[in-house]
Amino acid sequence: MKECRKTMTKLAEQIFSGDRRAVAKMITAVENNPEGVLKEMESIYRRTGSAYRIGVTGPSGSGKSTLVDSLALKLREKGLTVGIIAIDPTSPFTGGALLGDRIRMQHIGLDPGVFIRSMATRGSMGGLCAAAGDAADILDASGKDVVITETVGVGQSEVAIASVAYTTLVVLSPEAGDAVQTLKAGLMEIADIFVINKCDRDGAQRLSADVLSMLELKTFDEGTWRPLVVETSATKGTGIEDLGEAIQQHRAYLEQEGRLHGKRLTAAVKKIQDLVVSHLEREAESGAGTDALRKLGEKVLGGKLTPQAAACKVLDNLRKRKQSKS
Ligand SMILES: Nc1nc2c(ncn2[C@@H]2O[C@H](COP(=O)(O)OP(=O)(O)OP(=O)(O)O)[C@@H](O)[C@H]2O)c(=O)[nH]1
Ligand SMILES: [Mg+2]
Repeated sequence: MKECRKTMTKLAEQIFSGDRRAVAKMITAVENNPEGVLKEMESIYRRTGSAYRIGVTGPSGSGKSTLVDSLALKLREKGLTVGIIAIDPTSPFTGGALLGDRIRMQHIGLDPGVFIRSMATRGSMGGLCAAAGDAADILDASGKDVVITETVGVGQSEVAIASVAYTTLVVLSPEAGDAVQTLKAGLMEIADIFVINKCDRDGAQRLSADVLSMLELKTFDEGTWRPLVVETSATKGTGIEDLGEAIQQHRAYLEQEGRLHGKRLTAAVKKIQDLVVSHLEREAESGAGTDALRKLGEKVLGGKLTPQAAACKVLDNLRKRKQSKS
């Protein structure tokens, strides 16, 4: 155990010096056994805070990965290093996400200034969000200037991404169905920048106009950010410079009046929540936890307990167990 600790501490040192293999190893560790590397993640967390964090979300197939590829290329031209995490909650075991994103992100795959990692869910969404957040911290601590996290907008994941990103891009494309419906599904609220991708295709102008008119209908208080709309073609590389400028504008906005601090505070709170949730999920999924939950479930069905009281009981037991351990 002591030996293992030592190796891990060395690993953290290697991460701080930007060692790619160490970064990859640590990300695998947070995916497979987050409980086992809590101490290491503490020291890694202390070294975070210098990377700018960008979230990219939107419907499946709208061109997020291709866009991230072009954006990363642009950032590299400016001399910035980039870490990329692609979360794919829809493909649990196939490894399809990994292969697909490797191929799509081919421009940057061989550049040592870029680190790309795909993560697919093994179990819970909470666990995946926590692991993805840890991966972003690891990339930040390894010295990457910008960390980009991509996730498909299919549920909670895009909201989670927005709470840890400083700037959130919502990527839409003309064929991705009714924009209005997509936006109603929760993407409207989280976008700092709308990217109308595939502007080389028919319908992109119309989509742009739809998004702009939806924004017109919304009222924005004085001093709040009005989302920008940028048209791109990720495959042709057009509009990427404008996107870079839009991100820069949003960053400048955040850097005024302590707004970036606010974003980072939200991210810290989210991190605490993720850690708690993934801990509880692990407890609940373990054999003993499931048995205990079943017993409580029976009591709820038998009218002896309400679900609310059962949940309090579970939390109480965890607290007691924690106290007896320390
Ligand atoms: N014509 C055109 N095709 C594009 C553009 N951007 C991406 N594509 C194509 O759209 C398809 C999907 O692109 P991806 O980048 O994989 O999209 P994604 O949003 O990451 O997809 P998921 O991760 O599966 O949700 C690919 O075949 C891309 O080549 C674009 O600007 N124009
Ligand atoms: Mg993708």
